[in-house]
Amino acid sequence: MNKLKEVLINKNNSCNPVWFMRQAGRYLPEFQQIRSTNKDFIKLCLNTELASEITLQPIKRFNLDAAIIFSDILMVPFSLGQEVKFTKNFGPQLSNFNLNKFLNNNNSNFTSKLKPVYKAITKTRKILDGDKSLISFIGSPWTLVIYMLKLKSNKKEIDLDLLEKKKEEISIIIKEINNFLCLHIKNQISAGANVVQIFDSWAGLLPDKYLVDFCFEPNRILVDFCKKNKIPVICFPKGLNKKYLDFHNYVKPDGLSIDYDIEPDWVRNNLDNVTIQGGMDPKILLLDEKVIFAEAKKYLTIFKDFPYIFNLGHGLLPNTNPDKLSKLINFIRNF
Ligand code: 1CP
Repeated sequence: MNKLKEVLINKNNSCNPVWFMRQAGRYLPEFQQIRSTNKDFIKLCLNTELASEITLQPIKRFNLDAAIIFSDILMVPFSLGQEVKFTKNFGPQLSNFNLNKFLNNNNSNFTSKLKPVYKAITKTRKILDGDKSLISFIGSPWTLVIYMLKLKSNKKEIDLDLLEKKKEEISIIIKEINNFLCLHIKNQISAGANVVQIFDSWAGLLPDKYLVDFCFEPNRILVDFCKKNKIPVICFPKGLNKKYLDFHNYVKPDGLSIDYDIEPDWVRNNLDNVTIQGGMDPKILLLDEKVIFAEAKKYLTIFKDFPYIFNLGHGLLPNTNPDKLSKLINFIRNF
């Protein structure tokens, strides 16, 4: 059994696995090289050979305990008929959402659009050492809806008037998209993935009154689906702070990825029966080595006797120096 499964399922606190969100891409020169000649990001995600190669780049460089398939959460809206473009410094741009078109999708058109991603998983699984996990992922319905309906008014806020105006449509989308997300999970497991992570990167932007319907309940359905399929699942409901506890009690995933706003001591004292992942602020990696090691030590000490996966409180930043990451990994391994 690999280390990630061991800590997520058997709650073994002695294996100390480490991997990083967004470990494949952006900050790596070997990724930049491939990206410079592959300008269309969606096409790159659908290039089985290159997607597999990029997935393995951080494993080759850092010998991490898990690989995460090189893809994107927005491959799902893309496969359901929305155009998705990634423009430098602008983030993703999606074409206008059309509910009728969306409701006209079926399982076979969805699966066939994502075939190259599934093939990349199978190819990568064959190359990857047996003791390493291959993580597949999805975006949560709420986080996807934010992009699909352009609900954000700026980088950190959503347009609350628009949310009110569209709440019925959002409910329909969330219910319907969850079926496709379950299918995407199932297809990724069949292709060879052995862990699932659900990214709810914008959970913290939801007003309290919608938290159960738009975040907890859809996440619970996805987690139950993973459990039924006997695959360990990690949830990342970023920004929930103390409501992480309510999320955990409602959703009950095998693992909870924590962000950098939440106090790790509070997590250690208040959450039980769950594996904790991450926490350290990715911005720390831009600072001096001494600061990096001190911060890593804080998390490793707090979660010493707890089932814990070392990771960050969000993805690696594009301006992270890979050599500093390498030193951090050595520090964790020798701790
Ligand atoms: O221009 C480029 O080179 C593209 C940059 C890039 C990369 C490398 C994007 C655009 N996506 C990815 C890959 C990616 N995305 C992975 C690969 C595997 C790995 O982790 O190494 C994963 C897991 C994601 C997940 C993802 N995409 C999330 C959830 C995690 C998070 O960071 O919160 C989200 C929100 C996205 C949307 C997305 N994709 C890309 C961008 C620029 C964004 C927008 C982020 C935002 O709105 O702030």
